[in-house]
Amino acid sequence: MERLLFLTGNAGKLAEASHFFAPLGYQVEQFLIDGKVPEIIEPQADGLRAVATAKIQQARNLLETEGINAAILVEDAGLFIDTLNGFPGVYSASVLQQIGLSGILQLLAQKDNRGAEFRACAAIFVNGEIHFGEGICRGLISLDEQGENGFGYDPIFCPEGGSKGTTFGQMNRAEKEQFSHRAKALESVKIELDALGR
Ligand code: ITT
Repeated sequence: MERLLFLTGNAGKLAEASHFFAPLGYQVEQFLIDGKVPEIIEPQADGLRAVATAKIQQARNLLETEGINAAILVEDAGLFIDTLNGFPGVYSASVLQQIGLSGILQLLAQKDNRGAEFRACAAIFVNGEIHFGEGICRGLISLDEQGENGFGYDPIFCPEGGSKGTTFGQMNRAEKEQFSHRAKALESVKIELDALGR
């Protein structure tokens, strides 16, 4: 099994990536320095790819300092709501903390258009090169919170292609993986790695 260090503080993302990569012969481990997730600066105003690149660069510097040689995975995602011009987008993590799922539902209370999408950008640093993969999952914001699985916005997001009105929060990990932006982004990185014979 090849080690893949995933730089993330989000346990839900770590669990999904581990589930995805295990059958491919990668052991995903959380990227920790002295037992802690290192402080990473995320350039918030830029797109997901810029955020992923900045994280990879900081992770590389940390590994170099520690004298560790391993593949690195980072992944950035967000929820982009059509009628809110893509809000919360790259601010998804802090907006969730500030206004919660109920705040998002309130913002949409008078809106007919409940279209939204999750976007993810994954980046893997291996053998001196960065490889990117992107994934989008279209769907609708539900009328209320449903289900307790997953994390973040899962209880209010119904993916296109799923049973009508079923949120990610009502799906198990394998069901979510059939639709998820994260699985698509990781899949596209994997295809690139396979093509390079890695
Ligand atoms: P990192 O340490 O990996 O950066 P994070 O929680 O900051 O973890 P992101 O910036 O990638 O993660 O994602 C921003 C937020 O978007 C995240 O905190 C969730 O609230 C939400 N999000 C991303 N992917 C999601 C998913 O699959 N389901 C539900 N919410 C998701």
